[in-house]
Amino acid sequence: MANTALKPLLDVLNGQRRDPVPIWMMRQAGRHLPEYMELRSRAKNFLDFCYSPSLAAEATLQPIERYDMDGVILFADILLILDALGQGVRFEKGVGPIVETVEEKGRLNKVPVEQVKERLSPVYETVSRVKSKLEPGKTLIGFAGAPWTVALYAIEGRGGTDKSQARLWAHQNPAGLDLLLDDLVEATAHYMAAQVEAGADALMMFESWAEGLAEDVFEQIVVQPNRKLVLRLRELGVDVPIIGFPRGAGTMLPAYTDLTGVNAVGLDTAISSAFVNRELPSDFPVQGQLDPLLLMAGGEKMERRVIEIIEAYRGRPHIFNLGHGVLPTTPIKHVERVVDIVRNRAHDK
Ligand code: 1CP
Repeated sequence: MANTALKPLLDVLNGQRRDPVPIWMMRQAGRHLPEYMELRSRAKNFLDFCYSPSLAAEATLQPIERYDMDGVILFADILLILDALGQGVRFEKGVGPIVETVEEKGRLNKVPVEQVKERLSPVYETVSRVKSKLEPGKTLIGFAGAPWTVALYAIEGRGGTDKSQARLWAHQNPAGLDLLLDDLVEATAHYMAAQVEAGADALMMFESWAEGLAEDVFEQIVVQPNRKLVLRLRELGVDVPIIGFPRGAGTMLPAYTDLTGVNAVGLDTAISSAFVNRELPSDFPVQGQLDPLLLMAGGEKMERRVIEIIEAYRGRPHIFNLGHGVLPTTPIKHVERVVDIVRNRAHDK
């Protein structure tokens, strides 16, 4: 029965249904939490914070302490891999990430993969510290950026752009883009495998910028690299569930889940539950999909939508989550309310 499950969130990723559904939220650590702001002020900059296992482990665990979520996501960033690959990365206050751009040849091979893996060892130390403190019923999710989303920062050199420069590569420099994506697949596979060795129970690939791509481009730069990454992880002996999150995939979502080999998929805000239930196998686990802006707004509309989402996916393995990350000015009370509603559903019946 549900109550005796050791790790409800992990069970759902493995294809079981749970009632109440487990809950966590993308970007639940950091940004909107005052206790994170306090912790963050102790590090000299954001990269240092990510590479300080004691601080990063504490930030990872804060959402469990405050909200009793069913899982935590490792506190790190998708751009650490570029830093480890020798592309200079810095985070500027009020601007966001600034990344040294990659040449048109697309190679990211300045640093041998073994060394890339080694450079990221503070992250594995964070994972093992979190694991040793986490209650057994909670799931620890490791993560990385999916290849295209990380490539985009290496091409554009910063966040917050319209992404047209990177998308243009798909048309003008597909060979360079393929090499760039392949280098990212290889480095990311070793990075994620090391997170699992250190104790991650599941992995998530953030393909946050998969929106607006033509079908053939989506296949080339999202589906194939995600598929290669999953295959490479399996080759490296990783046997934990892998969640894909192709944000903005739209009608290409079924192709993504069919072809990449992911075990579960994160649903964004825009996809309709009728489409998901019609197009994805009924035992395929999904995670999502409350609008982060509705979470910020709160109130009855939010409460109704939470219940609607739970009802929509009652027939399949479902993890309650957002359609994208928690936004910095989200009121804590709204997050608490969502957790309450999700947890109390089972008691109401
Ligand atoms: O000083 C600070 O506190 C910087 C803010 C911040 C934080 C808290 C950044 C900069 N990254 C993070 C942590 C982070 N990033 C986590 C840790 C866990 C958590 O927050 O719960 C995770 C999972 C990420 C993943 C991430 N980073 C993504 C994928 C998820 C998503 O939201 O789509 C992306 C796209 C990034 C890039 C990034 N890092 C930081 C910023 C400001 C950005 C976005 C830049 C842009 O708009 O393109």
